[in-house]
Amino acid sequence: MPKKHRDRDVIDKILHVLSASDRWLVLMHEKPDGDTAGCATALSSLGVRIGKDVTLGCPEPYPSKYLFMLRDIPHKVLESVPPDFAGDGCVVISMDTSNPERAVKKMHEAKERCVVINIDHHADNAMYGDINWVEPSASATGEMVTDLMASSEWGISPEEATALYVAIITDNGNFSFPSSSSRSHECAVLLMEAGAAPGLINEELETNLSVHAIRLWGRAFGRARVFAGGRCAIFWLARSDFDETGASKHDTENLINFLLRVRGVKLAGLCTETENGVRVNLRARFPMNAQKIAARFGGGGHVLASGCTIRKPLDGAISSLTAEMERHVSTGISGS
Ligand SMILES: [Mn+2]
Repeated sequence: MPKKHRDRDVIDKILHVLSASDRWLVLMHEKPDGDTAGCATALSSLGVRIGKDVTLGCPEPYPSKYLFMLRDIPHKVLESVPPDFAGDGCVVISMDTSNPERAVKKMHEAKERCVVINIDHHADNAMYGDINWVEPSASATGEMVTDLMASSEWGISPEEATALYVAIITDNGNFSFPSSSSRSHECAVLLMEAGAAPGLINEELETNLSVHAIRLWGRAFGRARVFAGGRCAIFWLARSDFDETGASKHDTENLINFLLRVRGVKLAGLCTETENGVRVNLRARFPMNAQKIAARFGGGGHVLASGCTIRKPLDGAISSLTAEMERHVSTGISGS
């Protein structure tokens, strides 16, 4: 059984501060994903609903893919915590953000002026808040915010339930990643009872491809090559593929994940020709380490998902990458 990971004391403390504060600044992290956006949107919506002065802040524009959750909630692109955000009654809530470098700037200065609440599930969280609630066993920060809001006197509206459901499923791969637990499903039950509709949410998230993207993907799929005894696979896209299909550079999002679905493939790479060299997306299955390959070309990321840029013509970049991938699967099983 997964651990029942909820700290009631800290939840009560957070609810007390939220209740006592009139101005809420709810923050998302850089390169916002569904988890940070869903949590920040749900909490902001709650604040608006109970009459607080709420700002939803993000270091970048709110991601267009998730705009359906946002509705009329006031949101701003924020470089840093505004200097006038100070004094009693002001609270900053940072969502799904492991360290202040990933948030808007001046978080440390903000801490001297008001209460900073840090709600997150990353094990390496830097504990930068006045109140730190970090639960690494949660598959998404969305699970924690579901518990927080469900424990409050204010409850969860159908729109907030939708945003939290998005937070959870985008971070745990529709309950498919090892991080998914019985708790994740319990949260889903609670959110569905509060009005989240998985069918409609799936339609918003999954049925939004352009025909240009599909044509682009078709070109990449047609070039898929498996090597190193079936353990590695690559495909590639040239600049002309984008011009000829009418696709944009954003249309490669998630494309690489398909290559990792080929039976036996443990390490997958997508090479995309750009004006500044060849962009490489890498995906790995344990015990392969995509990060180590990316690092060989000056890139980085996570162990199972990384990226880099190879400053060579497309042909040369593909050869260098395949050689490095081959070397990794023959020597890198122990993660070296
Ligand atoms: Mn997350």
